[in-house]
Amino acid sequence: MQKDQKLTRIKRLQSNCPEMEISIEKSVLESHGCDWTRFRTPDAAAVVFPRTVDEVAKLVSVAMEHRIPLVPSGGRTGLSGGAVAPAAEVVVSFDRMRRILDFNAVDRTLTVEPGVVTQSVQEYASQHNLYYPVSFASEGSSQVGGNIATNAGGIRVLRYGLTRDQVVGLKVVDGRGTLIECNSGLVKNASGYDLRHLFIGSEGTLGLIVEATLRLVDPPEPSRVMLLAVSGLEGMMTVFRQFNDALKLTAFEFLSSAAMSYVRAGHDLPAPMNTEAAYYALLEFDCADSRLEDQALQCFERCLEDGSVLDGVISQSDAQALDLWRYREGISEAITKYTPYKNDLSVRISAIPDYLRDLDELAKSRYPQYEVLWYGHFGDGNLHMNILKPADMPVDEFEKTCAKVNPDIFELTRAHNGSISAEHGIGLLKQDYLSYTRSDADIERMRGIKAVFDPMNIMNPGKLLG
Ligand code: 2HG
Ligand code: ZN
Repeated sequence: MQKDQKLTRIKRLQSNCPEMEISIEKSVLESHGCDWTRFRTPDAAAVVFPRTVDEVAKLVSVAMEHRIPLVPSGGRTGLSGGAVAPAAEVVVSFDRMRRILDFNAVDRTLTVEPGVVTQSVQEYASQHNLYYPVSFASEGSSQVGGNIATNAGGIRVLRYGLTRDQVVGLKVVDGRGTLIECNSGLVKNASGYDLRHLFIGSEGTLGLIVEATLRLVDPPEPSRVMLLAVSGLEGMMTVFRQFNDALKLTAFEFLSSAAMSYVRAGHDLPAPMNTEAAYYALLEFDCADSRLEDQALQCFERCLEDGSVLDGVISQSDAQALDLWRYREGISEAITKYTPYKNDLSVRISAIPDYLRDLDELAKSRYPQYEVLWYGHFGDGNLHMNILKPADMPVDEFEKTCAKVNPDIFELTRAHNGSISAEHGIGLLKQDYLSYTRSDADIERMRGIKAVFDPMNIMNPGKLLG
C-alpha cells in the first residue's frame, strides 16, 4: 500500500513540477528522511530540492491538490523526530536555498534563505564586526529554517534569548501555498497579531519558512570560562546566584559526574581538575579587565568557603576557553553510540534543585537497570535527561521500557510547573505527552490555528499535534 502511494506521489510531482529537482535514490531517501532521532525508521517517497520561493509555492499547491504530505528538512540535527518522514511523505530539503540575500549595516540585519547553516550566519556577522548569538553544538550543520521552526535555544539563551528573539522578519509559504510576509525587519510593529511568532516553533506544521531576516547584535565583550566542581544541586544554585549577581553571565551550564565521565571517555579529554564532584558548572562571563576577573575570583573564594564549590579552573586564553567548553558541548556526541533515550525538560531556574532531586530519585527507583545522565542549561532552567541503552538490549525494548516512566516524569514536571520540551520540540516522539504541559483547550486552539494555515493537513502531518 505504502509502495503504491509512493509511486503515485512521485508521478504527480514529476508531472506537475517538472522544473523541480526530485530524488528517489535510496541513500538520499535515507539521509534526508530522518533527523538525529534514533527511534523511528524513515520511509520517504521522495526528496525535493526547491531553489526558489516560487518553486516552493508551486510545490505546496500541487501537494495541496493531491493531498501529498510534506516534511520540511533542514540540517536534520533535531532530536524529537520533527524531520522524520516515516509514512511515504515527500521531504522538502532546503539544501539548494542557501543564499545570503541581504546585509543591512544600519538596521544590523541579515536576510537569508532557510538552508543557510547557523555557523555561516555567525561567521558573516563576525566578518562585519557584529554577532549572531544563537549557538549550540550542532551549529556547523543545522540550518536557519530548522532553527526557526523549532525555536532553537542553545548555550547563550540566558544572555540573548532564543532564536525567536533574533527573528525580525519572516516569509513563509503556508499549507495553502500562500506566501505570508511577517514584520519586514521592523523593530516596532503594533499592528495586531504577530503571525511571525506562530510560525516560530511550529515545527513545520503550519508552513515552510522560505526567508528570514535576523537581528545581529554588538560583538560580545572578551570573556572567561570557568569550570567548577560543585558539591550538589543546592550548591549549584548558590554558585549561580553568586556569579549571576556579581558578573554578566553569557552562559551557565551544568553536567553530572556521569556525564563528565562519558564526555571524557568519548573525546579522550584529560581530567579538568584534581577534584571529582557530583556536578560541574561551566560558566562564561564578560571579563574585559582585571577588575572583573578579581570579582570572579572573589565569587569563587566565597563559594569555596561556603562549601558549594570544591575546586575549579578558569580559562586564560580563547583556546583554553574552547577546551573547557568541550566538557559540556561534547556530551551529546560522545553518548550517541549508546542510543540515548532523551527527555528535554524545563522548569523555572529557581525550581531546578527541588525538581532535579525529585527527578533523580524517580529515575533511580524506576530505571535501576539504566545509567541516567544529567546535563543542560542550568541558567535557563533546561535539563537534558539522557538514559543510556545497554549494549545487548534491542532498541524497541529499550524505548518501550524508558517510555513507561514518562507519565511519572511528566507528572512531576507538571507539578513543578515545567515543560515536557524545553528546546527540542514535540516532533514525533513527545506528542503523546503534550497534555502534561498544555491544556486540552490550548491543544484545541492549536488545532484551530493549524486548520487556518494548513486546512488539508499536508504540513508535517503527524508531528506536534499528532
Ligand atoms: C545540548 O544542550 C543539546 O547539548 C543536546 O541540546 C541535548 O543530547 C541532548 O539531550
Ligand atoms: Zn541543549
